[in-house]
Amino acid sequence: MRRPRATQLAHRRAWAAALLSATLLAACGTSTPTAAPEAAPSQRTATDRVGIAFAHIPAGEFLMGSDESPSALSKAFPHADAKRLGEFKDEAPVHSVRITRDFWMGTHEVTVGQFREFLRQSGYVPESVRDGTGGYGFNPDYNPPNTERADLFEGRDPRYSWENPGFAQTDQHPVVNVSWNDAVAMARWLSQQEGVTYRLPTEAEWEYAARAGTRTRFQGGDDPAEVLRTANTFDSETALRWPRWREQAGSGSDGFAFTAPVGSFQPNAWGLYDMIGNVWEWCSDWYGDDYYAQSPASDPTGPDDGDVKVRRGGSWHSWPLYARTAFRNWNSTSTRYVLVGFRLVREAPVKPAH
Ligand SMILES: [Ca+2]
Ligand SMILES: [Ca+2]
Repeated sequence: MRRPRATQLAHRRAWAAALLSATLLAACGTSTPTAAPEAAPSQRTATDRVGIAFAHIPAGEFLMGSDESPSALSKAFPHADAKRLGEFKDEAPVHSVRITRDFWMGTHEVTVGQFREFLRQSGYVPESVRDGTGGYGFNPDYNPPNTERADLFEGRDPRYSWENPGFAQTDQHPVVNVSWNDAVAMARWLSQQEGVTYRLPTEAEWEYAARAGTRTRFQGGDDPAEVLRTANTFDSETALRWPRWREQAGSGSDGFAFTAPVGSFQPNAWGLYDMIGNVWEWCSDWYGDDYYAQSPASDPTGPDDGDVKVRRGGSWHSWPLYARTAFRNWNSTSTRYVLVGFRLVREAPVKPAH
């Protein structure tokens, strides 16, 4: 893949930063799960007015999507039923996408503390509060495992919101129960305050940044067992609450039954944490199941309209099958849920950290 000279240089810097990061990890004798080091120095950035750090993502080209056959997936995910394995046609065809402009991606999912600060400074009222219907929450007594639904997520209910998803969240955890509209409102407010465009990533930008030069199923390779090491997903501890799905879980513990404080796992090669797992991340695009067959080769932004918006990356409640980097999912713009959050893109450089 050819890249303009400047972006080749930027890529070399990014990879050098990744190597440094890996070296630091090795030197620390890090085992999983532990706190990961901060982003390597060349990628550390100053923060905006609510405290979000951004990593420089250089322009470039990548192969987007997956064309793995159901039979190939069934070998890797022997407990998945055949119907599920046939549901990934929207990931194909694999196609080359060119991102023509550098951008700056939030190194972490937006946290509870950052969202709180946005609300405090802006006066914005989240959709779940404004419309009075609330959000969703974990309730172990709601359709417990011995019932047909075995659904422990209760809602909508006004007692659940971004502040209360039914499990413990500190200001360092990723905010959930935030709608696409809430995420866009925060981006617009930041843009107005700082005179720089903040927005959600496009689906293509999201996958480009999540892949960070890889073509593997997951951040660290193709083996589903790898997910426990690099992402907070549905593991053996989550399965204690949802025993029916134990077989679909990772085969061990990643240390977190619910959300994890952002940055609890290793970053990817471009200094981004939790792109996979922890919470789903809203993208700006409308979802189109056949979009990859017709999307433009440069800077695709999704179908012109649609019913639902894309979310990507899986969550703390996703089985490894759904923590594949290529997996696509969606919700309406007003959906608020215990598994869905977001991260922001900034369109301009940030000042060096001090
Ligand atoms: Ca977990
Ligand atoms: Ca995530």
